[in-house]
Amino acid sequence: VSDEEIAAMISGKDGLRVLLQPQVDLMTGRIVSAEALARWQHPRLGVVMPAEFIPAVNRMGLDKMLFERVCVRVIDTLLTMRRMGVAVPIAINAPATTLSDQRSVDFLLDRIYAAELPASLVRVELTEDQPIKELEVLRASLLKLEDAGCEVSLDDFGSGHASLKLLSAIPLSEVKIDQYFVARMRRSAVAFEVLRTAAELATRLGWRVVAEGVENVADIPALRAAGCRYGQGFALGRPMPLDELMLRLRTQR
Ligand code: G
Ligand code: G
Ligand code: MN
Ligand code: NA
Repeated sequence: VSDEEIAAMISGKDGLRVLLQPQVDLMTGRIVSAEALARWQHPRLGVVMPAEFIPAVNRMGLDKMLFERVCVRVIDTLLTMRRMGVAVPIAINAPATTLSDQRSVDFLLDRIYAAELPASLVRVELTEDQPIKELEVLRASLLKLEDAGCEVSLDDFGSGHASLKLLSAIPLSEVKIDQYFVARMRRSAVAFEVLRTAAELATRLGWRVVAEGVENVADIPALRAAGCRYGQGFALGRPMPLDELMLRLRTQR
């Protein structure tokens, strides 16, 4: 797909879908939150995955526009969930360029206040697709989110651009260990040790630890042993529409 088409989709009214992937407590099996994942419903090509349009969105500087659109959807989603009595926190993905921008942060906070939602129902997930240039600026806007009550999560922990310096500079509540380690831990003692040590570091710092890409329920005991209290992955729930998520939430109560 061309840049022009992607730009038209991001700035237009149609085409953007937001699915929700549950995050599960590996001790209890309960859904504790969900991650909002963008899809593009293309008129000819069908469903286009983020890997095929997010890099172009970021390159064209349309990341803030995408963020605002996803924020609006997520706030609507949370209002619906609340009406049905099944609200859980939802995480919105965003790169550092978006989250470093005061206007993006203010947009999100304004929407949360206008909807009269508790800020604790909205999380931001810092994606690690680009190196972080201005750490101080990012730190300041993440602190603003944290002060308002929105938790910050670090995506793709272990395979992105996060340095130990970044980890000690920004406010975090959660790290999501990249699926690379989860996929390899069974055949690689090294991958398991790296995962375990990363989880220990995060736990010592008081952050929730989420294993990503959990594809086999048989891996859950090892993940728990490695210090991952939470998990996300096809074995626990695929990215799904809101109705399906609410059905699962209703039946787990
Ligand atoms: O949806 P999928 O499971 O294929 O996600 C692939 C990647 O795309 C994820 O790493 C996620 O961070 C990113 N992604 C999904 N939705 C969004 C979004 O709304 N905004 C941004 N910036 N990234 C997203
Ligand atoms: O934000 P992040 O980059 O982590 O986005 C998660 C990506 O991983 C999305 O593309 C999502 O569809 C995908 N995903 C979610 N669960 C699984 C899984 O169990 N296995 C694999 N291979 N991919 C998954
Ligand atoms: Mn993510
Ligand atoms: Na990830």
